[in-house]
Amino acid sequence: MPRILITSALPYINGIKHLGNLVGSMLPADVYARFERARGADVLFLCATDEHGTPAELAARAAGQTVEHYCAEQHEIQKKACEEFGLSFDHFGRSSNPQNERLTQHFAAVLEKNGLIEERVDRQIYSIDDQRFLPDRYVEGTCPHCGYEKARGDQCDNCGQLLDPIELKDPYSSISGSKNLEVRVTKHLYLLQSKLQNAIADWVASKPGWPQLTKSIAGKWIKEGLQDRSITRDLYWGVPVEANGKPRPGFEAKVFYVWFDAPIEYIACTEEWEAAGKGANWRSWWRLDDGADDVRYVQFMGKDNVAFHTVSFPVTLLGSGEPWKTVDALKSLNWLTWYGGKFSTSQNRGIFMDQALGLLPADYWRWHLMANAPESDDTSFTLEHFASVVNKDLADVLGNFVNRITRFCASKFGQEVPAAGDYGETEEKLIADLDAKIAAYTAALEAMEFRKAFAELRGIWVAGNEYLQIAAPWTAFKTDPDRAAAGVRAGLNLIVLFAALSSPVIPHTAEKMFAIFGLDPKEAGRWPSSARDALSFLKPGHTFELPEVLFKKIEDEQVVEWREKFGAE
Ligand code: B3M
Ligand code: ZN
Repeated sequence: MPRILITSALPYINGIKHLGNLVGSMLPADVYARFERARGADVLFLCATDEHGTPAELAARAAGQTVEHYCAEQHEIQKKACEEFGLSFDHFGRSSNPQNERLTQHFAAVLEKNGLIEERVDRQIYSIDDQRFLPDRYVEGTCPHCGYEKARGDQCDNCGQLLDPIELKDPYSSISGSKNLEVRVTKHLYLLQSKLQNAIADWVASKPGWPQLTKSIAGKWIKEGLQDRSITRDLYWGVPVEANGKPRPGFEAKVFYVWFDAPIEYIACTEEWEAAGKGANWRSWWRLDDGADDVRYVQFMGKDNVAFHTVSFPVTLLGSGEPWKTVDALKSLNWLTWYGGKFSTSQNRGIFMDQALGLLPADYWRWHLMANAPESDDTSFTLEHFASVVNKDLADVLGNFVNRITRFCASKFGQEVPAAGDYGETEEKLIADLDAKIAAYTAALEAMEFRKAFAELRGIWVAGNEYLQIAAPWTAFKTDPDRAAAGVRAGLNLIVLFAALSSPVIPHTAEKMFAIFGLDPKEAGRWPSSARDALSFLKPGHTFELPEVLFKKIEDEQVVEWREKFGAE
């Protein structure tokens, strides 16, 4: 049984994620995990909240809560939304857990022992009124590149440039607004990434199978040359800079930088998973000296995270000199935009995960997002497109198929699979057609080409409808009831086949489809290998229930109402 470790980029703790974040990493990771499980792989699928850094401290302050309280509460909120979206994590951890603290300190210690960490004196902005240093987002000002007046210390939201806070013009504290700032010197730990330039270049070169987007981003960073980077910050909330329980002199008020500890949480989360009693031997997933050499490790993330996963985190792992598992396949996605612009909580633009579930069940969103995943380019989400995709693909093609054949069977043959009649030429054609389409669909999922995969799946549903059109049991019934019975039997079996094939992307609906026949999704949901076997899966006499309507159409008035409510323009 192949062992596959799957991680999604860890969502920041500060607030519930929007549909763009969802399709950028967690949802495609879930689809892939469900697909591999259905194929019989031993899958470990992990995610966690990314809880450290200035975003968490600032959001807690804005909410008037302690950061510990804020993170605990937000973690539960995100966890619940993920569950309701059907994200099937084996564990949803927290980067603020003790396992991550220990491991982060461990990596810092071994990297230092290997000569890859040194103390350097840095020039940093200090706020006299706030009596503290202002790292990253704690300082705002005018972008030196584009003139945008509310650029954050770590990055300009307008032009996207990464910034050092001391580059900002007219800086002010984002805590107090104070402009009473000065540059002071202070010590920080630097990770000497430049020393691993060749090791990382060789490692990346050993991954020819990476998708184009991933390769080009990694290639760009390597070509520009790896820069040494500061891995500590003047913050309260984070992994303390200490070793063996003793604070490092001069670093008492500092913590590790959030991007240093966050990827380490992938490993710590596996420890958490074991500690929570959900599995055993976490090391066998991560340590090459403990059985991880047969693990395939697949990561999912938005494109802005690729550099951290192809350069920074590998520097931590390879630089440790210890036998840690590194990523094998890295799927990165572009942006999903909201009507061509940014999703934004503060400007009330776009739909966030909790709001989406208040409008419609998860599978409507899951289907649309995955069938239109931003793979080759940024993609714009519009409610108009969403409604038309849902109405066509889910209601007209899939939902209608299930409804029509079950109702026809019930009215003519009763609520059980009819026994009469044999499959003939029409069914042979269907089988050949389905076999080719299932192979293409499976290959696309394997390659994590989701748009292509779900175009194939839609084609499979369409083939079922076309078959019913040709077999036309409703007409045949009048002259040749046996022929009609065979057509109905094929149609009912197609529901089970469709459920199995659709379960990675619309798992809740697949369960409803299995439930029509009282089937256990675990057994009936195994990945189908032959359409011929699938068409005789249900034995004559197998009883069934009439399903409720699987998908309701989205009405024009709803689109109008939602446009208004979620700031479409
Ligand atoms: N939290 C950034 C993001 O959500 C960051 C990912 C961490 S992955 C280790 O886009
Ligand atoms: Zn700018």
